[in-house]
Amino acid sequence: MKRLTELENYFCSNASKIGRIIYLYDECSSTQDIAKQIIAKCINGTCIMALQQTKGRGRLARVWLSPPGGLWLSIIIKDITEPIFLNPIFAISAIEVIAQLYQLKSTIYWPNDIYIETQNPHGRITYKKVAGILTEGIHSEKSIYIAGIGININIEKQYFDNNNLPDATSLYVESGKKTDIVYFLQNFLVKLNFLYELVQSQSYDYVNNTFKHQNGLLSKYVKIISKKCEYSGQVIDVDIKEGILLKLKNNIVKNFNAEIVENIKEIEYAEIL
Ligand code: BT5
Repeated sequence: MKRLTELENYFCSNASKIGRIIYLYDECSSTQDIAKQIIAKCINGTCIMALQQTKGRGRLARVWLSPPGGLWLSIIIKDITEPIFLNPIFAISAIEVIAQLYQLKSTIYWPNDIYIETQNPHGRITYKKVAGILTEGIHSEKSIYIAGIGININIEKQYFDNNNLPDATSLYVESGKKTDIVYFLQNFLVKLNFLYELVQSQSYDYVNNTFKHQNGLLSKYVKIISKKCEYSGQVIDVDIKEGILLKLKNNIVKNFNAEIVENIKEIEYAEIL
């Protein structure tokens, strides 16, 4: 593992909290692990970025493939007053930068995925995963978190085919355009700082509304696996605090927060009957 550089005060003004210090590695196991190792010595908003990860991970210890060509980033957050907003502000920053740099529409798939709307060769609309978010708390400290995001930026389609990820895509595959990853990061940090300040000043409306209305699962039929049980129904609301509200086939409405959901998958209406 080699630390390539330390980009101090490179991206953000002194007024910005996030990204004043960025450690960039050419390769590491997981930026989440590096963040954990150095957290005590780091200021709030320190970023750890790697060009590739050998042991990138997702939720529930799932593997996150991280070859060169993606943004693999963890951010140390030390003073968040409402940690429940961390995942949403990362997701909203990502979809807004994707729209701005690529004019592509992406949506949040609750709780932590970003999907791109794409057409398959038969002209049918499908959704493919372009990014995922992983927020981990430091158990001994209430307001200290490591928030990670992986975004497939310049990765070729063949990589996903070779690694049996038919539902994954990259911004390059969808747009035909390659982007400098550091430039993407710079844009991402500007959005993130803006949303972070909103949340810290208790102005939640923009984040709440955007999270709800940019959510690809709203009114869709889904199957949820939670605590080893399966539930199928229609999503009638997605709320940062309440989680997902599902109308089950017996018309009972049940809510699930992110911690208790192992898997969520869109299904056809016929499958819930
Ligand atoms: C996530 O988990 O989507 C969160 C991913 C977070 C990755 C970042 S990268 C920087 C930081 N360092 C880390 O080690 N992690 C964070 P989850 O919802 O559990 O999704 C995992 C699933 O996504 C896997 O089981 C695969 O099916 C699929 N997958 C794996 N790699 C992928 C990729 N590169 N693109 C799209 N899908 C992928």
